[in-house]
Amino acid sequence: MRSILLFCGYFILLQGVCRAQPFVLPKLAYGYGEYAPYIDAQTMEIHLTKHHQAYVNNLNKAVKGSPFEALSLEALLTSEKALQVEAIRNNAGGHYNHTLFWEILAPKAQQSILTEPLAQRIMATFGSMDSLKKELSKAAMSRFGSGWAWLILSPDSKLIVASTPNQDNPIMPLVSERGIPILGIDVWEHAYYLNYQNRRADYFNAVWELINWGVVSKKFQEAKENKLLIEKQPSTHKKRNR
Ligand code: MN3
Repeated sequence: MRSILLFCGYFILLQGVCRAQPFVLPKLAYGYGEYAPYIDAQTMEIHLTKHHQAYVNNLNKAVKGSPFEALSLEALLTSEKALQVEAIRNNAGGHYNHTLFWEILAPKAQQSILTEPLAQRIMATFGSMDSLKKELSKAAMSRFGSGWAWLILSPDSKLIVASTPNQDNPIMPLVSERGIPILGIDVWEHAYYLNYQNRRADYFNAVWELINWGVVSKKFQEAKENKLLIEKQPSTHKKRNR
């Protein structure tokens, strides 16, 4: 069975005959229960295996047989044409956003620390970690309905706190503040309702404790090298208000 799948992967894929679903659910680096008490095990499990899995499944369905089938996740998210398909916009965004979210979270004991040069940039831009937390919290709290709060590196290399609705994200050409996200906080109710009900501020303060700043520092370095935004400068494309 395994060899058949490998065969499909390497050969038949080229003919478009035996294409396995291209996007797959990532694995968490830690057990569901290890994020407690900040995020409970049941929330982690449902969030990954139900919500994120649904974005992956629906994305695979949306691209199948479409002109966008061969595109990578980043290529989909920066294609104005692909993003006109609502199912691609929502589910490619959902897959990208959640993948980043899982990467930057870690149980306290497993976290690595903030390193230069991100530490210096945060100080220069926000003054202190506490001020950054306040700005991110404001972005998370003022996002009406569902969405995300972000720390992004803009095309002109500025560190910016931003927010997007639904599953939009900052690499999409249709958002008002573009950049490469190095930290994202999910503020959909499904991220916190079981444990925090409607208390988004309590959830924000809890999830802040899970941020693995060593990983965010690494993402900052990678973002500087990312050519995505330079290659895909916003065009005259009419922004959709959502
Ligand atoms: Mn979510």
